[in-house]
Amino acid sequence: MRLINCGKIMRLLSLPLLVGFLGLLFACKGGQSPAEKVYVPPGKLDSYYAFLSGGHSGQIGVFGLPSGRLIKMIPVFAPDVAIGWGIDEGSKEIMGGYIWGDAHHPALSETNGDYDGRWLFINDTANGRIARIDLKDFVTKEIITLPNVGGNHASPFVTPNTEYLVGATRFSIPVPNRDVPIETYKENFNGVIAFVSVDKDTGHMENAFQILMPPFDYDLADAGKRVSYGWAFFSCYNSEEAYKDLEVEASQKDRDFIAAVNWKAAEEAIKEGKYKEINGVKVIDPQEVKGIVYFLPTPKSPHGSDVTPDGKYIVGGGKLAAVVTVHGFEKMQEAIKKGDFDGEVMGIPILKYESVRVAEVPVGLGPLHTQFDDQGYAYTSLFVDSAIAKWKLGTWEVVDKIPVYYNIGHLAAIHGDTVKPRGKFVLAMNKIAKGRYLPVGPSHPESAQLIDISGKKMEMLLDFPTPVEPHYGQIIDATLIKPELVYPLDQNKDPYAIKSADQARVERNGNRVDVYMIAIRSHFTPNILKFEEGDNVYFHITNLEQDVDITHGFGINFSNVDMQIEPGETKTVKWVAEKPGIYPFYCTNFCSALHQEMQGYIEVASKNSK
Ligand code: RUQ
Ligand code: CUA
Repeated sequence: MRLINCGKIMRLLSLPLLVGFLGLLFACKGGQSPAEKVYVPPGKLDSYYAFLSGGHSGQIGVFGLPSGRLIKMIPVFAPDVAIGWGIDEGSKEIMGGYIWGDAHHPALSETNGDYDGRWLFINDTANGRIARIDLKDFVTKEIITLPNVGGNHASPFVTPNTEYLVGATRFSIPVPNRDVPIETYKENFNGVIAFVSVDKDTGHMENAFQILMPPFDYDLADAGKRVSYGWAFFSCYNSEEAYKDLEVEASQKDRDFIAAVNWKAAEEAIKEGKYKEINGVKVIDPQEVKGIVYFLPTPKSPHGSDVTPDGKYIVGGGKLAAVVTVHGFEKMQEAIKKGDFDGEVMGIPILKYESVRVAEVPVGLGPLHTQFDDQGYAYTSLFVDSAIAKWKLGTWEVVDKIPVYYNIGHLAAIHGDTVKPRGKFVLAMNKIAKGRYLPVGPSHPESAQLIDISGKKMEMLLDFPTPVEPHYGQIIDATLIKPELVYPLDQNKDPYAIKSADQARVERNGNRVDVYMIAIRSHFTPNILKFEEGDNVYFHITNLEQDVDITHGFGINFSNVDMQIEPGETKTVKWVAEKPGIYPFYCTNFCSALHQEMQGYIEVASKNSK
């Protein structure tokens, strides 16, 4: 009796327990907390790389998402003394004599309109350049100057197969640049829209062609995709052509423009020789060559110019407006065919607003930039409102809004600039942090916020600070990037490489001295060096290691020389033996238990001692 009763009780108890347990399991799965959604346990890796520009630091930040962990700063336009960027001979040459740049808009290379994980490009607004970073080792490999482009802002935004990177003028200048009175701005200054070609195999960049434009301020761009393939769309403000008090004078008109460029037609014009060469670049003048550029009127000082993943619509974020303007690509084509124009500027037809506009979406104040998800929704950053608006493509209704802290500039969705956005998250890049982090003096960090967009309502997940100063970001699935972890020594083709310690040597030629040096745990060979006052010494250092993460450093006391040499790599740095004396040098990057012993001495003899 007793036994039977016990079993019965157990059975009666176990059913509700089981139901309860299952219920809990489902509740957990469906309703993960924000912390669970961003938590990456120790030893596990993030699912996405986020590349955020470093603005006037001239660098790029690499973050892991969803954790928000900063993994690396890639030096591009500015020196980085830790790795020797801008100090060793190779990187100095790439930097081309400048030590700063204003890095704004990272652009991942694309194949068939989707990120392919090969290269990362970024513009320099200050010195009119574009840099290419190889994602095989996250190192800047090349920087190209775009002649004729003053303040290269609307850049580098790739075309769907990375045929081209674009560039455009923010600060119009005389083209070619020369001394003319600033007061003759309207007559003598020009904007330029530039196309830079990219070699399919090597990534090498060349100035392909440019288009002369009126002296407006060209702001951002996006390439046409799918149906609009072959076109690119550049927002511009200051169609008033002001050069003095822009904050007043460049905000007079209700509408500025998005410039639609038919780059396939431009290619044809170049083939037919319809250009003139200015500063070594082929430049098309729209007054002479028709059918290359059209203006789409867009309210009010548009910033973002974003093409939807299907390529059918161009979304303009009029930063002084309360709506985003959506233009239809098909409507634009019809209007061009019908000649539905409202005048022209510098030979460029202005299409009638009503003929190209599809919708005005009342997103809120200060729309800047729009990204897309995989469910047919668009997300627009609102600088003035400090919010993100979610709206539906096709019905154009705003369905949700979330506050961000504070004054968002750009936002990035996962593969959000491609034909295949992945949804899941949107990252807000906010300009002002105003006390969201422990105070560190007057300058606050910029602030990123990760937002879950997988549900009906957006959900704020995470804040993290970002170094100066993200203007734009792109996020790629981590499985698409497979970096090399060591440089194979047998593939080291550096002319100054040596592959073993017995090749280490010092060669003198007049007052040029070449030191072929080996670094391997925990020793430099040679490590006792004697030079004469005034010698120009070139250290060629090969790191013989082939183990992951065994990087050596090379720093010389009382000098500006320091650099990192990665496993299998050779680097060259120049040091001038300026003053007689003793100069210790040492490994600056912790590499082994005897890292502290990895050192050497340089003796510089005075000229008169001979
Ligand atoms: S940009 S947010 Cu919008 Cu080049 Cu600065
Ligand atoms: Cu080599 Cu530390």
